[in-house]
Amino acid sequence: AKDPVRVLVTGAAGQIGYALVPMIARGVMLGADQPVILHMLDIPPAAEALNGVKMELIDAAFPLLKGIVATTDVAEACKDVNIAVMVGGFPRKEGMERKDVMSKNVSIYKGQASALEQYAAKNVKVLVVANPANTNALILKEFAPSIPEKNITCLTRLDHNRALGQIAERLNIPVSSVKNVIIWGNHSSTQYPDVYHAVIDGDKPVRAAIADDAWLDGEFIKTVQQRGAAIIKARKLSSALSAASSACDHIRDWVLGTPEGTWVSMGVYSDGSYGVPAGLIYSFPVTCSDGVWSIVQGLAVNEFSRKKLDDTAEELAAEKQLAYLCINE
Ligand code: NAX
Repeated sequence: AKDPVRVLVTGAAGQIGYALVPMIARGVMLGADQPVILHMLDIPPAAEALNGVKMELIDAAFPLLKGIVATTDVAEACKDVNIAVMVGGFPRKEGMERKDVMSKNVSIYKGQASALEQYAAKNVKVLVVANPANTNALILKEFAPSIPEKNITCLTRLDHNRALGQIAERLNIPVSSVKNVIIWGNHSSTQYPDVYHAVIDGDKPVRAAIADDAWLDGEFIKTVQQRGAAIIKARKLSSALSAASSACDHIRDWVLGTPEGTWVSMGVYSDGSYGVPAGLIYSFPVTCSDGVWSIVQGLAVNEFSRKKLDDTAEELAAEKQLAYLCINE
C-alpha cells in the first residue's frame, strides 16, 4: 500500500472547502489508490464550523482517509504537507477598495508563505485558489524563497473547464469531446479564453465546427469571463462545487500527468514565454509529466489574441505593483 499524502486545505470551513475536502478524501484529487491525511486550516471565528466539517469527515467513513488535522494554528496545519490548496483569504466586500483587499491578502499570504517554507515537506506543491489568485500566489512565492518557483501555482482550471463547457453546450456534444482551450492571464474578467487551438473529437478545430466567429470572439469570451458573476447571481453564493472539482483536476494533472496530446491551463510563474513579462503568475497552456509542468511552446498567437494576452498581463503587472505597495507600507 502507498504511504499517505498530506494535503492541506486552508479556508476549509468555507464553501469551497466543504465541497473540496470530501473529493480529496474520496481519491478524486490523487487517485483511488492513494491514501491521504487531510490538514484543514481556518481562522478562530470559524473553528467550531471547522470542527463540524471534521465530524462529517469522520462520519463519512472514507476508506482512503488516514487522518485529519483540523486547526487554527498555521504551523500545525503546514507540518509536513505535500500538497497545499490555499482557499482561505479575505474576500472583497461591497464598498471595499481594491487596495484594502490586497493589503489583507498580502499579510495573510506573507504569513502562510513563511509557515509553508518552514514546516511543509520540501517538495510541497502549492495551488492558490483564493482571490486575487494570481497575485496571492506571487506573494506566496516572494515570501517562500526556498520553495521552488515551479511548485507555486494558481487556479485557472475552473475558467478552462468553463470554456470547455461552453463549447460543448454550443455544439451539443459531451464535454469530454472538447480539449485544448487556453486561458491566458489573470483569473479575473480580463482573462482571455482562447479557442484558436481547441479541437473536438481529437483533431477537428473548434472554430471550424462552430463556424461563427462573431460568437467565438464576442459572447463566448464574455460568458467565460463573467461566469463567476452569473453563478453568484443565480445561487446568491459564488461557485463552489465547480471550483473544488477544478482544483482537484489541477492537482491531479500536475501530479499524475496530462494525457498525451492534451494541455490544460495553470497559473504559473512566467519565464517570458509568449512575450508575457517574466515575474508574473500568469495562466498558460501547460502539459505535465513526472510532477512537473511545462508551458506549451510554439502556438501561433494572432493579432486579436496578442492584444488580449497583453491586456491581462498589464492588469497583473498593476496588481503586482499594488501588492508591493502594500508590502512596503
Ligand atoms: P468562503 O468565504 O466561504 O470561505 C473562505 C474561508 O477562508 C472561510 O472559512 C474563512 O474563515 C477562511 N479564512 C479567511 N482568512 C483565512 C486565513 N487567514 N487562513 C485560513 N483561512 C482563512 O469563500 P469560498 O466561497 O470558499 O471562496 C474561497 C476563495 O476562493 C475566495 O477568495 C474566492 O474569491 C476564491 N475563488 C477562486 C476561484 C478561482 O477559480 N481561482 C473560483 C471560486 C472562488 O470564487
